Amino acid sequence: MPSTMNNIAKQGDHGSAMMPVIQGVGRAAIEIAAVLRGAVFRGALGGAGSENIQGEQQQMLDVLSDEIFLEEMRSTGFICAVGSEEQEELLVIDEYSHADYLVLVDPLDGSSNLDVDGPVGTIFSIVKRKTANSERPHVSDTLQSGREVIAAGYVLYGPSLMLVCSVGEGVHGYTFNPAVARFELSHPDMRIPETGGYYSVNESNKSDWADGMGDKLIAMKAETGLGMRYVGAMVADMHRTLLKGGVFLYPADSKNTTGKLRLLYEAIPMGFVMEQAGGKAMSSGIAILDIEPEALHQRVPVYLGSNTNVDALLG
Ligand code: AHM
Ligand code: MG
Repeated sequence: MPSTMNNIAKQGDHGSAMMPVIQGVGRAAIEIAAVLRGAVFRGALGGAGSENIQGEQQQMLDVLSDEIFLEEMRSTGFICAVGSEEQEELLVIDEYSHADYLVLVDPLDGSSNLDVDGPVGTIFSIVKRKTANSERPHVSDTLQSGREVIAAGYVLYGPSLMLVCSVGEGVHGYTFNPAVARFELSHPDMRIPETGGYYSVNESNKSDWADGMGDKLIAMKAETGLGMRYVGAMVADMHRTLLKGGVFLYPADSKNTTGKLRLLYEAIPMGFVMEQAGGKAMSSGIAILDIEPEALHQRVPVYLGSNTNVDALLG
């Protein structure tokens, strides 16, 4: 009998509390995957005609995925509020505003890939509130460093539907089995290889990178001979890096002076998973998980991967 996501309950101190929430993420993933597959028939591809808080054009599928995710978090009964890349403010779930946990989410990461039927993902992390349960949850509850994250993970909408997560006791991957309509443990105890793999970066920005990163990348390539792969969807690039080794990076550049990727929705959850898988997760000069967040939509430089490769870039 294959293991299902029920086995999260047996993982570490937080597994049993996190299992229903991660199962909710799994339900959201199944719904979002179905919406993605049928989008072209429902006229749901293309822009929504709105901008998110970062001034980026929202796609209709960004908005739909955000709604689906929020509803599934509401349905767990364990989540008091959701911070989303697609929402300016923290969304409080009124009927469960006394609940213990908050979720931070990028509901549809890499959505520029939608036009070309490329892979996309969902990225999430779960934190325990700091405010008293009798109070209304506050944005300050979300501003917790990655060291305080209880669980995190991502969903990859690729040829198969995968949910990879950690509750602080290793990283485990579950694949949706359509024959029985459930996620089954397919990748137990994922560990990033120490050597081999690929470097993954939008190299077209090289001349604009900060911190001499262009020269450091050239030196690392010469030393390791690593090949290059870049999807442009963080979940897909992270997943390959986790399985094959190497490094994924999105440095600061002259346009994105503090980096492009969001600390709370992208860097911390992926950093948590990467460290749990034995890899390294750095920003400029500091471990991603040691950054004290200052704002909901803060951006940071990101370097994720095998220890040797990340060290080669950041010294
Ligand atoms: P998004 O959350 O709006 O989709 O943006 C984040 C994405 C990441 O998935 C990916 O790593 C990065 O943006 C790609 O950026 P670029 O197109 O500049 O290479
Ligand atoms: Mg994103």
